[in-house]
Amino acid sequence: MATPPPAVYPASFEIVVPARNEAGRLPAGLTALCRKAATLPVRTTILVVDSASTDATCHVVRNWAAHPVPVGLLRCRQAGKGIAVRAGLLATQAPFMGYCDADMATDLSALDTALGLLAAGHGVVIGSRALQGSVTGNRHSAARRMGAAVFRTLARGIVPGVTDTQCGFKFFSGPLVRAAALPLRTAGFAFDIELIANCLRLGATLTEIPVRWQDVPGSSFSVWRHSAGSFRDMASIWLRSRTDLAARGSADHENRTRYSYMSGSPAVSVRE
Ligand SMILES: Nc1nc2c(ncn2[C@@H]2O[C@H](COP(=O)(O)OP(=O)(O)O)[C@@H](O)[C@H]2O)c(=O)[nH]1
Ligand SMILES: [Mg+2]
Repeated sequence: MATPPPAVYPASFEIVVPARNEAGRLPAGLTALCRKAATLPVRTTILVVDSASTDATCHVVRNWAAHPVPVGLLRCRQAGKGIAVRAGLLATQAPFMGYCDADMATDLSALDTALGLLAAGHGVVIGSRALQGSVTGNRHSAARRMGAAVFRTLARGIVPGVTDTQCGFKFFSGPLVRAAALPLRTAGFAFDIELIANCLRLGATLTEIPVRWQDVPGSSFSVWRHSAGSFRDMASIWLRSRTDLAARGSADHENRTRYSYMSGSPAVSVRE
């Protein structure tokens, strides 16, 4: 259940932070995010989505000291980063929103760039560690590094041209991403690919930005527990995208046009 709405609603910018058993990393992460959010030129709120945590994650958020940037809490019963982010996205109302990981591995200075691009009409702005200009610390685990490279290559078969689907730093036009999140089915870590694919299907323009990224110890992703499921999820997303593509046919253009009209938001840019 969500805590009472922050006092500054309606916010212009909402940032969702999925968190499972993050009592250790969340205090530093939230402190950095609140500090950065307070410098942004729009009214910003933060929503932590805690699911199935067995530690004090929700207490960290509930007891968060009053701050110019309000921090809310949403709790999900079911585990899964995809489920948590979807719930967070659908709980937002702001014209601009996005999500980042509790460890704030992506340097928050990229928020200024992301917000500027959203305000200029870019529907999807995502951090990419693969772009020239990104500064990326090595992952601590070699197995994770190799798995990520294979994952990235396969993901390009679903969302061609996107160089990094897994960086936990993604920002959107609110109306666009809420429409894209509604049909999301991927519960785990591979959900970003489905979300991006849905946004593109709705006709959004996607812009990748370079980021400074460092591997923060304490990752919730386990190569041994989560890899097989993530590759399976990616295969399902690929299959669904092929089936949808075949079923949609020429209705696609009509749907895109209808979406841009329904959203009524100048922040949604439609690629025809
Ligand atoms: N609410 C929620 N958050 C999750 C779940 N699994 C992972 N996360 C969050 O998703 C983010 C993933 O980042 P991290 O653990 O650093 O993984 P990595 O950066 O991919 O190694 C963190 O904020 C996690 O707490 C989950 O089941 N529920
Ligand atoms: Mg991380």
